[in-house]
Amino acid sequence: MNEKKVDALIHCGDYVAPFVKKWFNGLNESIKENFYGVFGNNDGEILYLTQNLGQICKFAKNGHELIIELGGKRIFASHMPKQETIDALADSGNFDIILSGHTHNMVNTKQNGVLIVNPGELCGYLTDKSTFAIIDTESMKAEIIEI
Ligand SMILES: [Mn+2]
Repeated sequence: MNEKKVDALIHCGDYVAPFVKKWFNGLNESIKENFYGVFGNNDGEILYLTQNLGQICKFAKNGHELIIELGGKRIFASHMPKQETIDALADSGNFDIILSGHTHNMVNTKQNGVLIVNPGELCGYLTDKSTFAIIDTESMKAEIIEI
């Protein structure tokens, strides 16, 4: 992410343990200042995630649904929305980008002109592929990067 000079980072949940903060410590300060996240179903340690990772990550106010504008685009991020929820949000006209996680499966598609992305899994536990996505808010295209 440092090499790619991203402007912001959104984590779609399931950090799992507060000590994963160490993986984010090396991010450029400018990225850390724009680091947002939601909790996932495996984030049981909310207190210490908030105290530890929360030093650099701004969690969604309700923990689960991040609504934010970046690069002039309205973004919704949640860990495990149902497909029908994603469809409804895409049809609503209220968002330009919809992000989710949980499935560990990559999604990079457009629906009604709305960019819908699931970056896969950074940990590579289930697919042996460690991936994240970079979204260009000008071209409105996402690139899945394997590390
Ligand atoms: Mn999950």
